[in-house]
Order: sequence, then structure tokens, then C-alpha cells
Amino acid sequence: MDIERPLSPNERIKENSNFLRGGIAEGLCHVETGALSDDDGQLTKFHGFYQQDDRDLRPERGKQRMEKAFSFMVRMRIPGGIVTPSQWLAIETLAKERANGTIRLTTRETVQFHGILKGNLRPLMQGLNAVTLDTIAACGDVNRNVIATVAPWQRDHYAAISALARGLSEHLLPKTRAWHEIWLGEKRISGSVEEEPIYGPTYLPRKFKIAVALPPHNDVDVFAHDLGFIAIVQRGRIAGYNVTIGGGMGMTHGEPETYPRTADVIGFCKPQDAIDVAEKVLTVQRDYGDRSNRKHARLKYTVDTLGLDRFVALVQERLAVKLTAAKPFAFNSTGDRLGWAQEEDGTSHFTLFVENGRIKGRMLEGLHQIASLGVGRFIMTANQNLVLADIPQDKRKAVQNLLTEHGLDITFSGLRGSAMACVALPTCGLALAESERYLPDLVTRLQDELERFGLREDAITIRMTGCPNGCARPYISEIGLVGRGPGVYNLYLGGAHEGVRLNKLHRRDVNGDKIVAILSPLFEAYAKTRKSNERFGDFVIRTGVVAETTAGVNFHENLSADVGN
Ligand code: SRM
Ligand code: SF4
Repeated sequence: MDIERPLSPNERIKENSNFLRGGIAEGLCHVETGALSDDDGQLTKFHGFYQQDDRDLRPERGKQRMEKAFSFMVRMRIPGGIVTPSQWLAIETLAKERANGTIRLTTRETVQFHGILKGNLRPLMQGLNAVTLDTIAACGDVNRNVIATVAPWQRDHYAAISALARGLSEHLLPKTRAWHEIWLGEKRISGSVEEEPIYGPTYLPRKFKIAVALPPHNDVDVFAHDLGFIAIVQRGRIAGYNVTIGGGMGMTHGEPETYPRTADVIGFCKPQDAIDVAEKVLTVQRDYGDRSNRKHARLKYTVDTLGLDRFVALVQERLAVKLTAAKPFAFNSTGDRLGWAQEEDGTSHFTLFVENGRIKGRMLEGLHQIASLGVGRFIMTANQNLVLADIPQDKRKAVQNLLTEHGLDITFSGLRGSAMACVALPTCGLALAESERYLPDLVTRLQDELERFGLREDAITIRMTGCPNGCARPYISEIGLVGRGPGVYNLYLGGAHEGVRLNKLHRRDVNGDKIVAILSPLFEAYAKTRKSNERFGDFVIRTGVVAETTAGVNFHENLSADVGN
């Protein structure tokens, strides 16, 4: 990397933070404002939370010259998304008592609380700690929540991959005690010297994300991650993992040097070596990632700057064992298997569809009652859904009754079941357009069109984000909608149903009416002329609606001249 360029301001903030303490503890005492200082606002991410304000209220408060309606979003660290029923009940209580009364499941198998006032931050963290949960490194320039395919019905393999997710998360946790001191009041041992053996004092150049996939399910979108592990099952056991590096979604409109990128498969490792592989990939990114320009700091850019071969060689140099040739694998979907799945011994699992991950009202109440039965596990999926796992045979009827009573066992179209939207307005400070509050209505309109052509059951993946950062991974879905401004989106088409290929920009700046008008004839053509088992994303490429995109770097190239309204 070019060492002449100045470091980004965040590097100074991290370096001067005394291992992520900064002035957060003091800032909490300043009751005259609902906010924290700007520098501390960068550090709080490492503690799992962001300062936000209610954007719906901005104009009115601005008129009245009032401070913005500040509150905080807190994100938990839940490797593999697994919690016990009693932990779920604690999360629910905290959501009601300390946040805005909703639980928001995220695209990374965890929970976000919104609308937390400054004075509620400590009680919330302490409430989580009381049930052995935390928010450490859920955000910030560190390894984030590690996600894994959710497949409790594949018992042994699932146990292995979720253990790997936990192991990766624990191994790559920052070692600083800052979180325990600030939120739990832990006393610092005098004279103790702190260090970060893996990260060093300035942590990583940018966030770092890991996914573990269990084929044929690619529910975690493994190719969208900085680092991925694809389980290879041989003779009934996980023989090891194919390793992927260099995936990522975020980009900025109008800046072609930023782009989404699908990861490359770089080799195969044994199960016992996976954590070391992760550490070495992470340290190469730590040492070679761009610390000047945060828009160019993710691992995907380091891979493209160094070249894939050089990046892999640097990883190999640091590894005690060598990666061997990648093994064959195949994915068949990115979606969740919604509804009941039953095992031979009668154990059942129910995958609950949670529209855009927002749990409130009757759903919150129904889940409260199900958790109160005290059986099974609650597992969050990377599609923002919830699996009520390991329900014993004698409790299935009780769970089913509660699902029915609370209107949770419903049918919906293939499109709705395959839709994801990021949070966006009113809490996200970066949103340019609506997403979570708008996609359900748009899906209703598109679903009507699909029904006209007999495609109601087709699970076409559709994802919307309120800005180009890509939080719902829109660039890897069959239909992607990315906010450009109030009510307008860029429309992307041609991602693979299995999440192995990026989509391509088809139309710029289109509103809901236009989106329906563009997609309806494509749905009709798809219904009439698709090949057997052909997916919508493949169909639009075969019929020349969009060109195929392979890797990220050519994402902005070959835009057809007629892209526009
Ligand atoms: Fe994200 C920033 C929400 C998954 C890429 N993301 C944000 C912030 C914190 C806005 C901010 O920085 O002020 C959003 C908070 C909104 C709110 O009000 O809650 C936000 N991201 C989310 C969530 C909640 C979306 C959701 O609806 O589920 C997801 C939480 C995941 C988690 O539990 O950790 C979420 N974000 C993702 C993903 C998907 C993934 O990781 O699989 C991506 C794309 C993958 C990637 O990282 O490349 C993603 N979020 C971003 C980016 C762009 C990063 C980049 O490399 O350019 C930002 C902006 C940034 O970091 O500067 C961002
Ligand atoms: Fe906010 Fe943009 Fe992420 Fe949506 S994609 S949550 S608008 S940062």
C-alpha cells in the first residue's frame, strides 16, 4: 500500500482510544445532550452500537431549533444466531423496557435494538450480560458476528459448523476489557498492560466478515463475505472447508472505484486448521489493507490491489499448514426452508417467516409464549427469519397452536418469502430512500403480476436497500433495488438464485410504478419461454436483458447505453 498517503482520521481515533475506551464513560454522564462526541461515536461501534436520530422527526425539530431526536441502535454478537428460549425472553424484555419495543433480526443472524436513549445503554448491556450475551465487536473495524448456515435438521454437520462459527468469533474477539469496564463496571487491575495480540492497537482498516456455509444451502451468501468457509462433506462427515476470500457488497453511487465483489475460492483446509486460516487472512488484511481511504479499505480491495495470487501467498507464508486444492461443491439456493421440518425421531423445526426481520405486536407475543414453553433453540437466519429449532415431539402441537393463535403460520408467495430489505428510514443515517417500510407494498404489487402469469410459487430473490451500502446484499439477488433518493431506486437484474453471481444494473432511478412496469413483461416472458427449471436470474441473462457479471471489478463496466428511464 502507498505509505505516503495520510492515515484516515479513524486510525488516530483508534490509536488514541486506550484500547477502545475513549471518552465513552464520561460522555454517558453528560445528561444535557442525548448524544456522544463524534470521536466516541466511532469507538462505540466496537462496543456494538451506533448513535442515530429519528429522521422522521428531523424537519419538525429543526424548525423548532431543537436537538435532533438522538437515540442508539445496539447490535448483539450471536455467533451462528443461536439463543436459548430464556435468552430470547431476556432480549424481548430489554426490547420492551430499554428500546422501542421491537426486535429487529438482521441479515447477519443477530438482533438489533432501536430507539435506545443514552441512559438506557448501561442497563441494556447489563441485561444482556446477565444472560451471557454481549455486543462486543458487533460493529467496528474488527471481525463481526460470524454467521453459519442454519440447518438444525442436519444434526452433526450443523453442530460442527455452528461450533466453528462460535470458535471463530471467540478467537477473533478483541482482548481489551473496555466493554466490561464501561458497561459492567469491571475494575481495571492497576498496572495491567493491555495488548491486542491479533489486531494490534489500531485494529483493522475496516470491518471484516466471516460466513460458514453448509452446501447445498447458501443461506449465508458466502460469496458476499471477506472470508468464507464452505463445508465439504465426505463419507458422512465434514472433511474440511473450502476457503473463500474477497467478497463484499458496499459501493458508492457514481464512484466506480467502489464495487461489490463476489469472493474467490482459494483452497481447502482441514476442520482443525480453519481458525488459524481465519487469523492469517485477517492479519494479512490488517497489514496490507488501505488505512488511508475507508472507502477502499475492505479486504476485497486489498485482494484486487495486491492481486489474488499475492494475497494468497501472503496467507500461505503465515500458515503452518498449506491450503490444498479446493474440493467440488454445489449450492442450490440462498433462501430459507420455511415452515415445519421433521426428523425421524419426531424432533421438529419451524422456520418462521419474519417480514424484513422486524418482530413486534402479535409476533412478539406469540414468540414470548413459545419461548415460555422452555424447549428448543431460537436460531436467527441470514435471511432475517427465525427457526424454532429442536422442538420435541410432545411439544410440537403446543407450538403449532401458539403459531396459529398468533397468526404466525401463514402462507405467502414465493416472492415475499424470498424478499429482504435493510432497515433504512427512519433510523439509518445513511438511507437515501425507504426500504423496510416500502418493500412489503412493492412485493404485493409484483406478486399480483406474478400471479397473473402463474408464477405465485416462484421463489425469485428480491432485495432492497435504502442506499448502495448493500446491507440486504442486493447485488447478489435475482432482482436488486438500491435507493438513489426519495422514492427512486436503481434496478439490478441477473443475480444467481444460488448466490454465486452478481447482478447487473438494468435501469437507473425508477420509482415503484416504473419497477412494476419494467418487471411485469419480463415475468410474462419468463412464464412463457423459460427453460425447464430455469431461474429468473439465469433467464434474464440468457435472453439478453442484462449481461452476465462475473467478478466485482467489472461491475460498472459494459453498462448498456440505454440504461436510464
Ligand atoms: Fe450494514 C452500515 C444496517 C448488514 C454493508 N448497516 C450500516 C448502518 C450501521 C448505518 C451506519 O453506518 O450508520 C446500518 C444501521 C441501520 C439501522 O438503523 O439499523 C446498517 N447492516 C445493517 C443491517 C441491520 C441490515 C438489516 O436490515 O439487517 C445488517 C446488520 C448486520 C449485522 O447484524 O451485523 C447489515 N451491512 C450488512 C451487510 C450484509 C452482510 O454483512 O452480510 C452489508 C454488505 C456486506 C458487506 O459488508 O460488504 C453491509 N453496512 C454496510 C456498509 C458498507 C460497507 C462497505 O464496505 O462499503 C455500511 C456503511 C459503512 O460501513 O460505512 C453499513
Ligand atoms: Fe442504511 Fe444503506 Fe444499510 Fe440500508 S443499505 S441499512 S440504508 S446503510
